[in-house]
Amino acid sequence: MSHFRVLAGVLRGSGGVGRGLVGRWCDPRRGCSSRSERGLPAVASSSSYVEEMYFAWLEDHKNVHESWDGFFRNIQASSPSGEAGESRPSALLQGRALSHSPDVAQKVVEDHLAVHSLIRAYQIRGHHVAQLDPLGILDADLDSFVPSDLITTIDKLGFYGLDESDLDKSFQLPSTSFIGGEETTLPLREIIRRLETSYCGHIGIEYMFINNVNQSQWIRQKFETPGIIQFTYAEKRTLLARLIRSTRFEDFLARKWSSEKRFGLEGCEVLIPALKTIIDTSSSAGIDSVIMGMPHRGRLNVLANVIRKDLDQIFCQFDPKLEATDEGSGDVKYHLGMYHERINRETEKNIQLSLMANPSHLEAVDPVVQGKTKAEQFYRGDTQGKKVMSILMHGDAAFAGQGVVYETFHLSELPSYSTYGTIHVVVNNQIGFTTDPRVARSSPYPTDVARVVNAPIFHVNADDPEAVMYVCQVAAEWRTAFNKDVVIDLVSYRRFGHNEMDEPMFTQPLMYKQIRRQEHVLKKYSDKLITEGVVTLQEFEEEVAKYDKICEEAFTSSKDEKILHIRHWLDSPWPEFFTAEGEPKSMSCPPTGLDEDVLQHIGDSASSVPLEDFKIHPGVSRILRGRAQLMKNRQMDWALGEYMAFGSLLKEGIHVRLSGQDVERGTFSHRHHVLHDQEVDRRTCIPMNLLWANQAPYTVCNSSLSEYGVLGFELGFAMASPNALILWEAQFGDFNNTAQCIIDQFISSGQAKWVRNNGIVLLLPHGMEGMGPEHSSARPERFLQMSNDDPDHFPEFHGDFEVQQLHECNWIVVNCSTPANYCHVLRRQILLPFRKPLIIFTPKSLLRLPDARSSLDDLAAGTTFKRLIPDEGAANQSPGQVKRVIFCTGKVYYELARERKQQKMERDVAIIRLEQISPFPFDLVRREAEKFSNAELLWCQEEHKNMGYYDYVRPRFHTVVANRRPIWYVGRDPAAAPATGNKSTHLNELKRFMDTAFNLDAFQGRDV
Ligand SMILES: Cc1ncc(C[n+]2csc(CCOP(=O)(O)OP(=O)(O)O)c2C)c(N)n1
Ligand SMILES: [Mg+2]
Repeated sequence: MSHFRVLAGVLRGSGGVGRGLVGRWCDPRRGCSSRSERGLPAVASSSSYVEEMYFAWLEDHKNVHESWDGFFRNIQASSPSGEAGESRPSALLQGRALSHSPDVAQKVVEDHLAVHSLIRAYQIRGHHVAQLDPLGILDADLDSFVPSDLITTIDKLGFYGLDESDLDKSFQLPSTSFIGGEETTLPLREIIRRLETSYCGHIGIEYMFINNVNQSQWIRQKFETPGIIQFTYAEKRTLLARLIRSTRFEDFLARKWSSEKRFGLEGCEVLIPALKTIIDTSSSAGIDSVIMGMPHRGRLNVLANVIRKDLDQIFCQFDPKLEATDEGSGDVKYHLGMYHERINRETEKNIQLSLMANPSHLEAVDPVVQGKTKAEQFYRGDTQGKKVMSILMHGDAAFAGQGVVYETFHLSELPSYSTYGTIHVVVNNQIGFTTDPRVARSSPYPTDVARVVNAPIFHVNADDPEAVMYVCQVAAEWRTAFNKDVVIDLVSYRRFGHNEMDEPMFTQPLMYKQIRRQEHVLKKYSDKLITEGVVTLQEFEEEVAKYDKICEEAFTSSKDEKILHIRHWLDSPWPEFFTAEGEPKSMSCPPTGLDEDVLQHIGDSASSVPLEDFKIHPGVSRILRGRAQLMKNRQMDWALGEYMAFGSLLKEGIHVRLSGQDVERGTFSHRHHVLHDQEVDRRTCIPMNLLWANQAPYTVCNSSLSEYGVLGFELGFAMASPNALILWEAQFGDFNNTAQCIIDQFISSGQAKWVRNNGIVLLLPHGMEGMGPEHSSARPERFLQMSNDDPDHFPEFHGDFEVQQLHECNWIVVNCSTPANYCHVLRRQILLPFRKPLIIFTPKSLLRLPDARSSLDDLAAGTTFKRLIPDEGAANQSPGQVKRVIFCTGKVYYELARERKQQKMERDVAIIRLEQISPFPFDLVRREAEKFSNAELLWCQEEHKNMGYYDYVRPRFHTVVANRRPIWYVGRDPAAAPATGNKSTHLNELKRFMDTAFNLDAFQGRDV
């Protein structure tokens, strides 16, 4: 660090700046100059030509091209003093100088090349020596090594074949640098000084990995142009006022609740003015909605001073006696979200700000924010992100360590997932809980992950508020100009422990000794502005007192609050969907069936190509012909059932979005929602979008190969509007576990924690089909284990029980056995007066099984989703004679039905399908159990005993029959892996449990 200061003194010793010719930024001559790219004249081969140029140059330096100007200046500088003033060319060019011209020219070329390399070295590596750490003890890049090509001491000039005598020589500047400002040549001493200023001060920029020349030039211009970082008095005063708020807010909380966890911002107070600068700059560029996600650190401060949540509402959260009125279990204060609409004081424009609620799981909220942002952009027709944008905040350790950060970056440029540039702000306090960065990451910076998408990275010393404001401004302008991600790395420190109760000296003693000595940024900045005469001490103190008073008054009024409303912390309100009190407008659901003409129209579209002259693959033709044939027979398979659901919802103005890996075709090649012209590259057609005049749009998009990131994204998308069916499909159901955090922390518990509804649908292919352990189970047991319906409580039936029960559950888990029921449940999802996540275990082999087709009649007007499908044969007609009732769900039904037929046991054994597993259809199961009062009750599943549904259904069956009848288990034995990898073992297992299912003596004499 200090090496620079020393050198700067030496370098600044002498030398003026070369005289300018023309402005450099848009000089047309640069583009068509005959000089080489390296900025050198095509060295004279003809002395008369050189003479001619030389005379012209002597007359006026502007008479020649800038490259010649540099050339002659250098010759002059390297000639003995007597000849330097020689006006005759012969003396200079034909005399000693010219006699040495090959050597001299060679030297000039080499020196220019060297200087250009030097400039490039600073552009690439200057950030490594920038003074980023406010504490002055750490290296932000975890490396104290100073790159050998940066000129930190005079002797390092030798690296380039230069020495001290070259410092005052002028050099032509390359077109890839803006350090000259209006100048095209500069003495080397000045070049180095300016490079130091641009690249090695309190800002360290990383951008040279960006492949786009315009973008790199844009950044250079923003950081290299001399004197570009300037603020007016008014801007400085605003910055100071914001710093006062940020600092005094934390001080106030610390004073009032000294033993409460709040994850204070102390050491990075500049985050608040930083965010406000980003928002101001974006607002003036036309942005009117900003969606933010952030971790714990400084969250209350952001709510108070950026979103402007009422302070008394925040202070209420610290009152342990206040109880929440709303349903749900709530969340800790530093996880809650917020939505606020207000006027931006700097731009006088309206702006909506929302901070998304999030779990402790660091970075999990990133894709969710992106999804919500994309949805808002989509519904507003903001196709380039000019109105709606996202800001993501990160901790240094989490940003480097959490894989979902990488997954989120990889969504940033995909057409159906791009939010057209996110501004990332890292609160880089150079520690993660108790862990030093050098053992927390392998990359030099915590931000290196952003390099994969060519996002520029601005590291900045957080104790220099003006430098921070500048990079924030540039970051916002970057987004406006290029609609790409950008990262601001606020290199700071954490004044206290991880939270206010923690002792940091246990693990970081030296760092914390330094931190104790560290002057507060507010003190440093206010002193600076007082010295500069921007504010007086009195003005500063008045501003502090003013904010303290605001806090005190809010504190007093917070004591009047009697109850807490979690609803006030909602980040995505749907005002028109609910009543003013936030309740559903009804507690019923209309039938989900469809008129015949709608079914026919959708069926026709699903079976044809709507565009002329569009050649599809013969295999797809066959599939479409098959659909047409089914429609003729008034039948549908799975793909048609899905078509009916999507197509009818689109007609009703509901946007449908289906996202996931290979969903356009469908993993099992059954869907084909995007047709590809076999003769014209990239010509595609989505018939679903051409179904009806004035229909809602249909989005079907193959995603990146991510589950955590993409499911998070779709969950966020589903937050934006209740009038959309948002579906995420796993390639195979198994893969949902790499998105477990989204499932656990958001989907199953989101409403309980944050009182917000979400209607996301998960399609999880599931079924034991001999495909091995990893392509078989979507892990139903896990979803069911997280369902909140009470296994031991028989609910009271009143009103519309089905809807009432759905309203109270945390999510819905279904395993449909027919296409019609699949269609119904998708439609019910939208026709319900509230939104709940829906988990659907979807079939694989049933997609094509003839027995698993539905009649169009099953979807006729007036029909509804069947939570339970009773036995449909002889057993149901004479229930008194039935000896055994097999309850099951999903695909195994067809195996059971086939076996029963083969064994001719249709009168002895009833088979009942549970289509909605959770919430458990207590009412319908009781009806069936009572209907077959003499029969044995069995639960049959193809999954292993410790998996599947058994553990969930067993206690609920017992509740239904009041523990008076046993419910026997038939299925695979307990196991560690979800399925065998051996086909014949698979078939043997199946045969074994089928035999048991139809062996009426199997449970005779057995104890319960
Ligand atoms: C996914 C996840 N793993 C672990 C934790 C526990 N945890 C909470 S804060 C923290 C350290 C975070 O460090 P950093 O990201 O640098 O943020 P800082 O607290 O320094 O602001 C850890 C490990 C967590 N919240 N989430
Ligand atoms: Mg940290």
